[in-house]
Parts: sequence; C-alpha cells; structure tokens
Amino acid sequence: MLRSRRRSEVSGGRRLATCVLCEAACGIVVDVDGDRVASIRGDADDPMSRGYVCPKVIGMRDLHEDPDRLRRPLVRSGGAHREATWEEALRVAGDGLRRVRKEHGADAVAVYQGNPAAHNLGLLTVGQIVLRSLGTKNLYSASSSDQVPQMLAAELMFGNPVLMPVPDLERTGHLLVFGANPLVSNGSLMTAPNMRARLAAIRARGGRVVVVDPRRTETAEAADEHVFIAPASDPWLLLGMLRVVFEEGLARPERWVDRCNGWAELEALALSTELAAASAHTRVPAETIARLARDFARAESAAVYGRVGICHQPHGSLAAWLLYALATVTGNLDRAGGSMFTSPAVEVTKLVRMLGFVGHGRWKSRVRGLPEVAGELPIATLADEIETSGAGQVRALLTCAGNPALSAPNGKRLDAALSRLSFMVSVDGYLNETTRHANVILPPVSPLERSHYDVALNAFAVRNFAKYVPRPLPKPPDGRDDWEILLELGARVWLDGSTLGRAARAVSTRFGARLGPEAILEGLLRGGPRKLSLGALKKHPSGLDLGPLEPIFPAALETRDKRVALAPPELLTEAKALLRTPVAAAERGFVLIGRRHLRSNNSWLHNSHALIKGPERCTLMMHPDDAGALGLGAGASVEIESRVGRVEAPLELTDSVMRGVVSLPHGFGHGKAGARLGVAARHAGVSANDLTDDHLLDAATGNAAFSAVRVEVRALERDRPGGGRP
Ligand SMILES: Nc1nc2c(c(=O)[nH]1)N[C@H]1C(S)=C(S)[C@@H](COP(=O)(O)OP(=O)(O)OC[C@H]3O[C@@H](n4cnc5c(=O)[nH]c(N)nc54)[C@H](O)[C@@H]3O)O[C@H]1N2
Ligand SMILES: Nc1nc2c(c(=O)[nH]1)N[C@H]1C(S)=C(S)[C@@H](COP(=O)(O)OP(=O)(O)OC[C@H]3O[C@@H](n4cnc5c(=O)[nH]c(N)nc54)[C@H](O)[C@@H]3O)O[C@H]1N2
Ligand code: SF4
Ligand SMILES: [Mo]
Repeated sequence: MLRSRRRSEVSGGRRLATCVLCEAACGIVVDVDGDRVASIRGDADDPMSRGYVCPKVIGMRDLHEDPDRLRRPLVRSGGAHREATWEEALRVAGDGLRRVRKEHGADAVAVYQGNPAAHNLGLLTVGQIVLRSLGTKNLYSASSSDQVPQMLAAELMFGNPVLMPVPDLERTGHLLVFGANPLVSNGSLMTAPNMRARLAAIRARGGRVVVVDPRRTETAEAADEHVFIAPASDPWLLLGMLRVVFEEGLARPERWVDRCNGWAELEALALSTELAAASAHTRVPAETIARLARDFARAESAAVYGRVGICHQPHGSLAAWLLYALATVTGNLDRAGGSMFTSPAVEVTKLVRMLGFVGHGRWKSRVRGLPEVAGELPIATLADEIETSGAGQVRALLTCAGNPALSAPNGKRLDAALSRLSFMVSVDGYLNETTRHANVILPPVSPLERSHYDVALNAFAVRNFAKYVPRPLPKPPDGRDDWEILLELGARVWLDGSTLGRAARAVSTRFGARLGPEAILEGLLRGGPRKLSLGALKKHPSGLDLGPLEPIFPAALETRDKRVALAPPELLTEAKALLRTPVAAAERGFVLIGRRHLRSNNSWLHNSHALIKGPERCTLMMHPDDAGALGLGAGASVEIESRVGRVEAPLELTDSVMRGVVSLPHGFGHGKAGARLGVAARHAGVSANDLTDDHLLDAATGNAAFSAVRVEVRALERDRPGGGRP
C-alpha cells in the first residue's frame, strides 16, 4: 500500500533538471516511471543548451541507479567497511576529527575538496562556510591540479580570482584556443553547451577557429587551423605573438592604455623576446607565430581561450597572464566578440571575497614552503604534510567529492600517505581508491535527488543566465544532502559530546538547516545586481535568459586603482628569467601529456557500463615514427617510467600526437583492494598520476605541471625478443 502510494506520487513524472556532470550544465528532462528513471533527454526550453545533451548524460541515470553507489554510511572496522546508521557514523567521524584537532591543533586536520563540489549548490554555500570555518591552513582542492594559474592571473590583473574572462562565442570573429579540448570536455571555465555547433557557427559567419595543442584533438579537427606546440612552452608562443603585435603596430592602445598599469613594461618584455628562441622552445615555426599574431590582432573581433593545457605547466601562471594580456593589448578585452566577463545573478566575486579566497602567498606550506592561493595549498604537497613529523603535521583528513589518490600528481605516494593517517573521513557516494582509506564514508543523495543552482558555473557562462531546479526526485527517507552531512559533522567537530555540547549542536544544526543553501541562495540573488529571487526563478523552470555578455569594466575591476595590471611584478620577473633560459638540449624519452574522453569524467563514471564499454581507453598514444624508431609495433604493450613511477599500458599509434610526445588519460587505475567499483574494476587501466611528479609545479602557484613530465617508454620485458619470464 505504502509502496504503491509512493510509486503513484512520482509515476508518470516529468521533471526538469540540470545535468551536473560537466560545466556545460545542460538542461534535461527526466522522465520518471515509478521510482526508476525511464529516460533523460535534453530540455529544448533551456535557453543555454536548447535541447542539447552529450552522450555522457546517461551517467545521471546510471549514477542514480548504480548498485555500487552507497546509500548508507560505512564505518571501517578491522580491515573492512561495514554499513552503519547515520547516528553511529557521524558520531565516529565527529569524535575522530575532534580528537585530532584537540590534541594537535586545527592544522592537523586537512580538508580536500574535489571537482564535483563546484557543481553542488549545498557544497558551494553551506559546505564552504563549514569547511573554511574549521580554521585549518591545510585546505586543499582539485583547483591546484586544475585552474589556480588562471585564478592568480585574474587576481593580479583584475583584482579577483574569479574575474576570469570567457570568450564571447556568440559574436566573436576569431577564436584562438590554447590547451583546451571543448568538443570532448564540453568546455571549462566557459559554460557553453554544444560546442560543436558553436564552433561551426563561428566558421559559418566567416570567422576563424585556431587550436594550439600538442595533439590534433577533436576540437582541432573541427577548427580551421591546428598548430602543434611543444608541451609546456605556451608562454614562449604568447611572448612571440606579443612581440609581433607590438613590433608591427598591431596593438590597440586607444581603449586600454589609459586604464592599465604596466603597458610599457609588457611592451618592453615582448620586444625583448627573440622569435627564433620562441620558435625553438615551442617547435612552432617563426612565420607561424607571426601569422597567428597578425590573424588575431587584425580580426574584427577576437577571443583567446585557454584551459588546463596552459595551467599544467611550470610557467602556467605566465601563460594565463599572457593570454589575458594578449586580449587586452589587441583591444579585445571586455568588448563584444572578445574576451568578456559574465554578469551572473549571484555575485561570485563578492562571495569569494567574503569566504577569504581573495589573496595569495598569505601563508606557506609547512614542509616545502609552497604558497597559498585563494586560501588553499597545492595538492602536490599534501603527502609531504602527512609524512613529515613535527608541529602542524597533518594527521587527519576530510575529503569531500574528490579522489586524490588518482587525481593528484604522484598519486601513488599520496595513496600510501593516506594509509598512514590516524583518522580519515570521506563525504562521497563511492568506496573508491581514495575513500577506501577512510574510517568513515558519508554518502550524499544522488544528483537527481538534490536541488540545484550553478553558483560557480553561471559566473563563467558565455551568456548571462540563471536557473534554479528543485529536487527532481524525492529525497529518500534516510538520505542526506552533502551540506547537511557537513553541517552536522562540523557541529560535532566544534562541540563535544557533553550535555551542553549536545544542546549547542542541536541548536546550531537546526539553525544552520533553517539557513540552508536555499536561504543563502535567496539572499545572494536578492542582494545581487539583478535583484532576483527564488520565486522569480521558479517561474522559469527551464532557466532565465539574462542576455548577451556586456562590458563591465572599469566599474567591476577590483584592483585598488581600478586599472588593469598588465605587468604584475612577480610575473614580469618570472618572464624575464624565462627569456634567459636556453633551449634544452635534446633529451632522451618523451614528454607525457594527458587527454580526456567524452564518456568519462576524471576518475569517476567509470562504473557505468553504458559509459565505459567499447575499446580500451587507457592507451598510450605515440607517433608511428617514434614507435618505429623504438622498434615498437601497433598493439604492443609498453612500460612507461618517470622519475616517480612506472606503469604498463597498450600502445596506440597515431600521428595526432606530435613527435616526442606521448599521451595517457588520467583517472584510471581502478581495481585496488578494498574499493567497491564492480564495473570500473573490469576496465581498470593504470593511473597516469603514478607517473606525474609532485615536484613539477607551476612556479607561482604550485599547480601541478602535468604536461612537463618526462618519461621513458620501452617494450615490456616479456614482449622483448629473448625476454619473457620464466
Ligand atoms: N594527470 C592528470 N591528472 C589530473 C588532470 C589531468 O588533466 N591530468 N586533471 C585534474 C583536474 S582538472 C581535476 S578537476 C582533478 C579532479 O580531481 P578529483 O576531484 O579529486 O577527482 P574526481 O575523479 O573528479 O573525483 C570526484 C569524486 O567525487 C565523488 N562525487 C561525485 N559527485 C559527488 C557529489 O555530488 N558529492 C560528493 N560528496 N561526492 C561526489 C565521486 O564519487 C569521486 O570520488 O583531477 C586532476 N588530475
Ligand atoms: N568528457 C569529459 N569532460 C570533462 C572532463 C572529463 O574528464 N571528461 N573533465 C572536466 C574537468 S575537471 C575539466 S578541468 C575540464 C577540462 O577541460 P579542457 O581543458 O578542455 O580539457 P582537456 O581535454 O584536458 O584539454 C586540455 C588540452 O590541452 C592540451 N595540452 C596538454 N599540454 C599542453 C600544453 O603544454 N600546451 C597546450 N597548448 N596544450 C596542451 C591537451 O592535449 C588537451 O587537448 O573538462 C571537464 N569536462
Ligand atoms: S555536455 Fe553532457 S555531461 Fe555536460 S552537462 Fe551537457 S549533457 Fe551533461
Ligand atoms: Mo578540472
């Protein structure tokens, strides 16, 4: 009876929602049949995605229905995890963290937040407040294996780390892409569903799309031009282009020169760049560098866009800065068709200022002295902080929506370090490579069971847009949102189990729950520039179009003098030093780069059969001529070795990677003991981050320089002539 009533409540349901699996944030229609998801399709009324969805959208259903997804908390006892009630799990988790904090201080408890936190309303509001108020210097996130170089450049130039320009795709006449593959990633720091159609539209109106990448990617194939570049050399290419811009009088000072500091310093730096040296470092012919510059500067309007490929470099912050500088000096910053800034309904710039994100270098990591950026330390040094004894040593860890054992540089070392922690808690829906080390795993509801507003992503949309969706499916009776878990856990860490502590906890959780993400969102919307409200948004269940991007400077500039800092001193100094570095003599081996797959998302979603099936993906791509020189044939298995580790993978020969470069996707390396990922374990692959180096970092931020790792590749011993194992 009860069951049939519940069924009828949701049966025949058609729910509007947002796909949270990538930054495109497509509008979806979820057809519900009983308590099962019958189908998911694109929402034609969503003003941003207009019915578009990619093949990955099926992950929203598979994730929801995955039998391996945890519905109840797990507590480790002995060597294995067992199910526990929420009361028990939260008590054990709270007691464990509080004990370490009390005995060893706030810094002894580290926090790591992963990528999906950026797609989660509760984690971006209540979650951030709780985690930041733990008062630990040991805050880490996936940002330092991703975008902090771009955040630093934005903060230094424009005054706020989230004031990052996005390409005005709807109007641009020329799109120059560095180190991004939006046809596969579906765009990042650029919410723009259906990139294939958007690129085609630019070309159809006579515009040009150019891609600079060490691999001829899916995006490069769809562009007018692809330029191979030696990995980690983008600052050289950008300096070369800037030289041509200034030397040939292609700069457009009229709009920006009076609103910038450092124009002359940037010009002098650019003019001191030798094109021949830029060419030698990048392996891009000097004529090509000059032509790229001319095409960009002479275009009616031009937008330059760069993503993880430019951040994963030892001079990633230089690359990010020079990219924004190129937009500025060619007159394309904050101008229709150029690199513009979104005006979101929630002022994320204010929110991050409130949360303490604005700033860098205010403190340093204990062991390696690496700088904080936006209040966080580089994930590359978490293992050092766990392994190195002394005051301030990390002894406990709280992870939330992250899988650093697979995603962090030198993941194998971090994986081993996790097993040495005295206590660990994970807020995550899976027992995976990271959470298997946790004493307690606290699983949130599935994305289809929670409400959503893209607080972060809306701030990087190529059109102004706002959309709120209530929970598409009812919350299961025993289910908890991420933010509820963190709020309750936070209360237990701050307050002990005494009667007074219990009473205070009850009040704080009840009060906090009343506040909740919706109440915070309501405040942010009403206090925002558009004075919206949840009520107003609910009248537009497919989303509210707020119009094309508009110029926002100088009013929105957050630098003290309201001017763009075109030559931030610390980056200028680093660039001058870079210009003095000679071209390295030909080194043995290869440079390793990564790649993403349309049907995947970092390390997760590999547990969906529909998404993972098909040919083996965790292959090492190599140019056929390089393979020939090594005597390696197609189908061979190879061992790949770096300073930090060694893995084996099947070889895939393709001339889409440049010579001297090999590519291995990250996010594999499943099948570890203690994890519970039935499907993924059958497609285990190896982890690229067992090769990447926790000592190869962006100089200014400590961001992982994944694209600068050198590896040796050789035939597996057992495949070598005369090899073989007894
Ligand atoms: N070699 C190499 N390494 C890389 C990269 C690369 O290009 N090359 N890319 C880097 C980049 S850009 C990133 S962002 C990082 C990602 O690094 P991470 O965020 O650490 O890793 P993910 O694989 O995204 O893991 C996401 C975790 O969140 C959980 N999860 C999913 N949704 C939710 C939710 O709603 N709530 C909670 N609580 N948990 C959830 C999943 O179960 C999974 O455990 O990897 C980085 N690592
Ligand atoms: N399907 C799918 N979508 C995803 C993800 C996923 O794993 N799968 N991950 C999500 C996440 S967390 C993020 S951050 C975004 C990332 O979004 P993107 O940045 O668009 O993702 P990538 O495909 O890693 O693109 C980076 C490109 O940089 C190139 N590259 C590597 N090194 C260099 C270099 O030194 N210079 C230059 N110029 N190029 C270089 C690589 O060959 C690659 O083509 O994607 C998101 N979307
Ligand atoms: S592009 Fe695909 S994965 Fe990304 S939001 Fe849209 S449907 Fe979801
Ligand atoms: Mo990312």
